[in-house]
Amino acid sequence: MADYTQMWQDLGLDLKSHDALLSVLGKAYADIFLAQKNRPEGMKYFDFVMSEVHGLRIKEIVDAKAQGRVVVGSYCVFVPEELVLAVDGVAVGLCAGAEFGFEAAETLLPRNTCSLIKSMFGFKLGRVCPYLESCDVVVGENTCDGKKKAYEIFGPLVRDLYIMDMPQTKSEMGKKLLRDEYKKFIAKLESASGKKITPASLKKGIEIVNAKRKAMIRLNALRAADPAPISGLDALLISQVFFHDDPARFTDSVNKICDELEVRVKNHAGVAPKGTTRVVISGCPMAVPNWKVPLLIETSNAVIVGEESCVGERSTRWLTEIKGNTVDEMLDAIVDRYFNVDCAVFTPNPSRVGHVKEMAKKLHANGVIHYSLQFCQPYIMESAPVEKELEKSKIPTLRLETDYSGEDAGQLKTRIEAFVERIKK
Ligand code: BJ8
Repeated sequence: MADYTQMWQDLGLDLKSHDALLSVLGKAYADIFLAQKNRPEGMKYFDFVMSEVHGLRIKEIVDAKAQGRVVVGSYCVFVPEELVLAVDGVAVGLCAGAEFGFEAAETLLPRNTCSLIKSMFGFKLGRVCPYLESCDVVVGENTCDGKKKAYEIFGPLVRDLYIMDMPQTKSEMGKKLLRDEYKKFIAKLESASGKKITPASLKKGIEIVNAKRKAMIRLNALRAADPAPISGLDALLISQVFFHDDPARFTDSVNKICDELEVRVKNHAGVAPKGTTRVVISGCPMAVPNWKVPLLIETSNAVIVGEESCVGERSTRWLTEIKGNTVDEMLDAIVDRYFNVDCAVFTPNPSRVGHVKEMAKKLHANGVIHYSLQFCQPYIMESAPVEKELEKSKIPTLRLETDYSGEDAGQLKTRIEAFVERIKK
């Protein structure tokens, strides 16, 4: 990596802490990803992206800012990237997946807060995230109670925190609320960027994001093959990169890897022997560098073939229909698309379990591992009914609750191994 010290300094990063974080990450990446066998050649692009995740990509974002483009960060897949692109902005996902700065975070938050929220504070208080420090606007969405209340404390810490309200039910009223909020968000984007959204710019934004999603749909479908052509770890990494890479380049790279995987499938080649136990992961999103549970699964004689998660199919499986001639008409299509997202903050939320079942079937999974972050009430609450419903459909299910620490790794591994054994029997 080139020397980006000046850029990081200009962004206000704490260079010492940032260096420490990068060196831990670099080592973890080499141990977890580069050590895998039979990786597709196409993963080289994603290895490169990760090696430059705080370097080249940040430079591109800084350069985009210098050209007058607005940078918009978000913590949730309910923030439409299409709208950000329609003002020629740069959208970046900010969710953090590392146990960093938790002590400082706990001076502002209750200890029994989920790791994702603590990490968001830890990265800010520790000044180690160049994505967050590059943002002109950060969107805080009122989804779960944890995030909703945390944004009240987060607001004064960031340049411009824009709060987006969110519905909690899939009702007509809920849909209207979402539409009104997206409408207000358009006004915010227009004032922050100084650019007006036009039907042409919105159509272009929709096309770019749809292409990205289509590439992910293609990738996820290829994972139905046995032997699995790509590991769950690598597929998860691609889903994580989805949130911060240049969209067109990302799409191109995913399609290239899909071309390669199609050949693998044709030749019955894969990352694990045919007949290896196949699992789907379902639950909370796994942000970079949260790789703990997938690593434990894939080192326990199993392969992950799908993720029912916002860093996974929950954020990519629906496209936005391109219809209408006005911004308002196109916004209707955007609302229709996002209103499908079956996050556990909705009540009731029956389509989610339906989708897990559908994924298990189409991906020929032998079981489902339900993953919840500790203190995440929406997903923990849903985990028991999801397990019950899946077991009723003869899909073996294991419920895990964990955090970002490595402390429970041994215990989790024992449970995962026992689950894999149970499936085999
Ligand atoms: S659409 S899943 S990205 S809200 S883990 S902070 S839910 S207490 S992340 Fe999410 Fe949007 Fe839903 Fe997806 Fe709260 Fe749970 Fe923490 Fe969570």
